[in-house]
Parts: sequence; structure tokens; C-alpha cells
Amino acid sequence: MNISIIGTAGAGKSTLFQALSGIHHGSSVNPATLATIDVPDERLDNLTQIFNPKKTVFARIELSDTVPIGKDDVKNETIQAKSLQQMRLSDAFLLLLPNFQPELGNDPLQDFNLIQSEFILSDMAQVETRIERINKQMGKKDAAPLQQEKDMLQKCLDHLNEEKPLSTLDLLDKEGKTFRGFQFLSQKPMMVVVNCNEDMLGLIDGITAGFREKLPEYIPSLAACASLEAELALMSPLEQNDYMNAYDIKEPLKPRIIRLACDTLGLISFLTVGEDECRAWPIKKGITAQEAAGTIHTDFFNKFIRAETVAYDDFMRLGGFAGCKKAGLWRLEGKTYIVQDGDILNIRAGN
Ligand SMILES: Nc1nc2c(ncn2[C@@H]2O[C@H](COP(=O)(O)OP(=O)(O)OP(=O)(O)O)[C@@H](O)[C@H]2O)c(=O)[nH]1
Ligand SMILES: [Mg+2]
Repeated sequence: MNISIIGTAGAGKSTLFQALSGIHHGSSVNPATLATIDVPDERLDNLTQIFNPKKTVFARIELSDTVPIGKDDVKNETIQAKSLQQMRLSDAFLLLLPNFQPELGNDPLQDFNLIQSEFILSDMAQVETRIERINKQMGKKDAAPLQQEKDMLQKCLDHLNEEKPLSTLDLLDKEGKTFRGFQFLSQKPMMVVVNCNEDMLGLIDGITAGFREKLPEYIPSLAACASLEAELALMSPLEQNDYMNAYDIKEPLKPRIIRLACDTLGLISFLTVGEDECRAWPIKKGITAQEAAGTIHTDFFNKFIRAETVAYDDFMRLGGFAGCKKAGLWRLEGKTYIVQDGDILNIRAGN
């Protein structure tokens, strides 16, 4: 799961990157700046205590810092190519809206509109280019699939023309496969962090609520002070505690963002356990046991037989697999079983 931190110049992207990763990379933007953060999981902590494995692997989110987006940068592809590629490859965006220097004319909503419309214009250009190409091919090739693609692209174009991002077009869910190759920017889920000044901390709940009203309802958002959080991320746990008390920060930003990202992306985790490794595997809500097995190994997908399945809560309540078996809660699930959050799976696959 890769999330790109995006925003206009000086919005605080690198500061947020530091707050979430604990990595300070100065002000110069290296577009390859990547950090991997673990998704905290109490269930995995408890299973580690029980199995005492050689290693414990948490679900991970990969974060990348990017170069600033200015007017026409994305639309005209004048933005650094590496950063644009990074954005196209990411699964979601964390858009930072600067709200910390209102006296300098920072306008968070203007920023939001600018970036949203850059993405919409960029997608529009891609759709138009493809439609032109299809028109040229129409006479030469089998027209039916081309016509089908063109119809879908036309629907996208109509939607984009109404200044709406593709993430709000239902059609794409069903036709996702056709569109994957395009890597449309406005199709990716976008979350917003409103970056506030230190002296706004006491007002943060009200600011959060205010922006939820002003932003479109499909954009999840939260408010925070990135620079305080960035300092916090470099401290020892003891110092962090004092600092959070002093500024009345109830919870650091990192777990808040991780929850926001998991909710936005519809992510859940299944778990695997053993003496070698206890691990949480992030998957999209609603996928089957066979697809989940495929995230561990493609062989597990191809040669899937059954998934031995126990719910984490049952496992803990009944003291392990034996207790679950006795209670009839140890199950053998087939290919089409929809994996639930916290399922402990053991995949049976052929050779
Ligand atoms: N007061 C205040 N200043 C902040 C906050 N976040 C960032 N800044 C300041 O804003 C400036 C820009 O921060 P960066 O994190 O470098 O912003 P950026 O978006 O990475 O900037 P570019 O990569 O140049 O586009 C720095 O001087 C930060 O100290 C904040 O929450 N409060
Ligand atoms: Mg930066």
C-alpha cells in the first residue's frame, strides 16, 4: 500500500513526512524519499506473546514525499517526471492543506480546488488522447471492443467535464480492469490533512468539523499541527508524553492517519501465526480466501485448496486452536469465503 503526500509549495509535506516516518530529510526534495511505517496491531502483539516467533511482521504502509504541485504542473506534465510517476503508482493521496499562515494568504480550500482540478485536467487529457487513438483504429481493427472502451471513456470524459473526480464515478468499479492501465490520478482515494499552527491546537476539533463541511463529502479529513508532530516523532517515548501533555495532544498524528488511511482504502488484516513468524496481512475488505492467499504467495492462489480459519477473538477467548476445534469454531473455508478482519488463516495449498 503506497500513499503519496502531496500539496502545493511549502504546505508542510516534508514536515508531515517526518511526523509519520521519524525521518528528517531536510528541505531539498528527493522524489525517491520513501518510508515504510508499521500499522500498530494489538492482536499481533498478543499473538507474538503466545507464539514467541522468530519475527513479527506488521502490516505496512509505504509513504512517499513528493515535489510541490503548482498550477498547470500536472496538467502540462511539467512537474518532475519521477514525482509524477510516483503519484501515478500510489494507491492513495494524503493531501496537505496549509492553514498555518493565514496572514500570508494561505487558503486551504483554494489549494484543494487547485490540486483536484489539476488531477481532473490531467485525466481529461489522457482520456482524450485515448479516444483519438481509438477513432483512428476503428476502421482497421475489430470495432466492438474498441467501441465499448470508447463508450466508457466518453462517460469518464462527461464526468470530468463536470469537474468531478473519477473516484466518484461508479462505472469504474465494474470496469476497473480496463482502466487500471491508465493510472488516472483523480480516480485514487484522497485524504486531507489540514495543517494548522501551534496556537490553533486548542481549536483543532472545531477546525476539523469546519473543514468536513467545506470539503466534498467523499474526502475524509482531519486537522493537525504537522510541525509539532514532526518534533514529537523525533523524541523518546518519555519526552513525547510530557510534550503531548503540555500541548494537550490526545493522540499522536501517526495512528490517526493510519486509521484514516485504512478506513479510506477499506483495508482489513488477516493474520498468520507460527513459531517462525506472526504476521498481519493487509487486504481489501471483501476479498476471497483464495485472493487473500495470493497476497502471501502466487502459488497459494494457483494451488489453493482450503483455508483453515479461526477468528482472532475466538482464538483468544477459547485459549487457542484446540479450544476452537472443541467448540466447533475452527473452520475449513473454501475459495470463495470472504475473509474477515482478524481471521487467523493457515492456507492449505497443493504442490
Ligand atoms: N507554523 C507552522 N509551520 C509549519 C507547519 N508545517 C510546516 N511548517 C513550515 O512550513 C515550511 C515548509 O514546510 P515543509 O514541510 O518543508 O513544506 P513542503 O510542503 O515539504 O515544502 P516544498 O517541498 O518546498 O513544497 C517550513 O518552514 C516549516 O517549518 C506547521 O504545522 N506549523
Ligand atoms: Mg518538501
